[in-house]
Amino acid sequence: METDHGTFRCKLRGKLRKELIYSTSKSRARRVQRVQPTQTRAPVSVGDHVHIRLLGPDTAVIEEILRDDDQTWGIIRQAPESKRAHVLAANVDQIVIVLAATQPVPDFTLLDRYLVIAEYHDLPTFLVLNKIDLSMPPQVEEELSIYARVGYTILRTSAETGSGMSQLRECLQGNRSVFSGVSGVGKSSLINRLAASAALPVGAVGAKGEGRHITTRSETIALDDETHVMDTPGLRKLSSWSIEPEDLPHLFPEIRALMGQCRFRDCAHIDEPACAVRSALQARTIAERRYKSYVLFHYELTAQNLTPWEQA
Ligand SMILES: Nc1nc2c(ncn2[C@@H]2O[C@H](COP(=O)(O)OP(=O)(O)O)[C@@H](O)[C@H]2O)c(=O)[nH]1
Ligand SMILES: [Mg+2]
Ligand SMILES: [Zn+2]
Repeated sequence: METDHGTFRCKLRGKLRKELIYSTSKSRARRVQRVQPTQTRAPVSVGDHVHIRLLGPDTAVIEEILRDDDQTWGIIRQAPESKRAHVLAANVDQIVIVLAATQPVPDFTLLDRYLVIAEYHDLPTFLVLNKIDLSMPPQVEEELSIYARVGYTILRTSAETGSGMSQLRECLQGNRSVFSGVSGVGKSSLINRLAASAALPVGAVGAKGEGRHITTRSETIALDDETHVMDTPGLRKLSSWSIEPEDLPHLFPEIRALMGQCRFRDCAHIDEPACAVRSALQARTIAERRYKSYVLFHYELTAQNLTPWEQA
């Protein structure tokens, strides 16, 4: 742990480990801020403020975690098998989703997953299209315009040439930002360019143009006193977040905008009559690809809620 008085190796006070154990499995919260994070596998995370007590010249014990649960304070995921929450990053202000123009070519269904997770955390989110020094497949530009229309800001950068870095730096200023995106898109390279002292390991691009997965732990890097970026390992699939199917329409801004306009109050926007979402789809004000992601995630989340005998 880094402090104003040097770096200490810290242990967690035994009591804290127990205090932080509650259960999330039956949680039906609509927003993560209200999920009681419980059975927390990593009770302290990058970005947390803590009180420590010094034990020796370079060792200390974490006495208390200073966390205000009323604030947007973190990115939580559930460990897939164990139903235990894992705090990925605390005190987050915004999420930066990084894509590569190519190598790897963007997977837009996966981008929709990331966006749903970001919306679920109710955090401002913007997209960074990196590697613009490489030639981009033409359909990528077309797909990106969908996201601009939905309202997401898209920055274009090259960690290689430095193009777009000052706009990126501006968006980060004064915030604590989490960088997410699949391995190989250039998250660590961007952060290295933003903070010369960061020196994060950068993955070699494999034969298929895929970067090797290098970042396995979250790390916070200070760009100045009030600006921090966190490089995290990739976000997981939706089923590892306690998102309910009823939450899903609220997590697509263009679908959220139509809430209350369907004939049925509990419309799932799948095959109900007089559905405002499907009308918008026909009128092409909602992009078909985004709607397909909605339907896919809807079925993923409903399947997950079936009891074992219903699943058979
Ligand atoms: N041409 C090009 N290559 C880049 C750019 N940014 C990163 N790379 C390369 O892409 C690979 C993966 O980068 P890395 O930062 O490790 O990606 P991460 O897995 O998202 O952290 C490395 O070989 C980088 O040198 C860029 O803007 N242009
Ligand atoms: Mg990395
Ligand atoms: Zn509907």
